[in-house]
Amino acid sequence: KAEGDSFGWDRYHSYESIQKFIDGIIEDHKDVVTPFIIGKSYEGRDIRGIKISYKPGNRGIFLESNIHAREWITSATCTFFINELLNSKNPEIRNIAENVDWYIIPVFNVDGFIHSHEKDRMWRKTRQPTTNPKCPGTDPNRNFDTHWSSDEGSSGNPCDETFRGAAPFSEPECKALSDYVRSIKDNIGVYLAYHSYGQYILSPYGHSKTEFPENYDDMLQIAKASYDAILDQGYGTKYRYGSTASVLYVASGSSVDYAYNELDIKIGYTFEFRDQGRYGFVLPSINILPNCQETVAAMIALVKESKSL
Ligand code: ING
Ligand code: ZN
Repeated sequence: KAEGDSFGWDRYHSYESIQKFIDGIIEDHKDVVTPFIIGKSYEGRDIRGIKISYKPGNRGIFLESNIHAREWITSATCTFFINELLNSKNPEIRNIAENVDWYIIPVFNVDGFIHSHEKDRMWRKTRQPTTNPKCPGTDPNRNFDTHWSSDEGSSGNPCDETFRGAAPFSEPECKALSDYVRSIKDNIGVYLAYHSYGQYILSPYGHSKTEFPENYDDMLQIAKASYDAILDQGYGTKYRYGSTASVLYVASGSSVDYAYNELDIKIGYTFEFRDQGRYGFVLPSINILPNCQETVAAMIALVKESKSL
């Protein structure tokens, strides 16, 4: 495990260190890994991803992580998952690695992530200025063009953590993600977003507590399989699953709802990783490996249970 050995999941890494890990992955697995760039962040950084494909004809899963800057456990877990897909010898992992095309963006909100490392550990949003000079940043997970202006599910105040932005796709990051996923959507069966914290597996919708997708039961069944797999890891980590609005809170303009409603990707989940609030976003690094193990188990179960792949 060349890249993994020097990188390691015993601590959180800087943006630069994660970039080097991804460079190593690309270099060492040229036959199956194709890098891509969806566009640039507000501050001008490339938003990078990798496609992992072992053979032609596979259906795809799209995975974004760290759309929220302070949720460091998401990119830590995402890089672990990438390493497993490419280097694990476990037959169950080989199966999901080789029979699915994986499109993965380990750090989506790059400007915010760096700000959270260097200036403000609790930063959540993007870094583009707003109409209020004291309150920069938009919540990228409220900026997608689906039920965008819904009042309860986001805020019109730039100083709020859930500020929806001046317009749908005001954030270049979100526009780039939308354009990229649209360009590959016919190959994508499942859209996943990694967040923290709270231990939830959330499916659409976020915009309403009383409306449910027509295939909600299918999404519940897959979520339950992942829930069971996480519990089976033996750490006693209990997730809850269901629609975002019904089990967590009303939230509109999210990426997963956008993929479901506007891109016709009819299986979608937001994973909210450890913990349940004791440490919250500042999850001690001792949790990284257990969280990674639980997530790999959840991903195996999810692929097994997703008939649309
Ligand atoms: N939670 C998510 C948030 O953006 C969520 C919850 C999931 C909202 C899916 C909308 C859709 O608020 C965190 N912790 O960011
Ligand atoms: Zn989040």
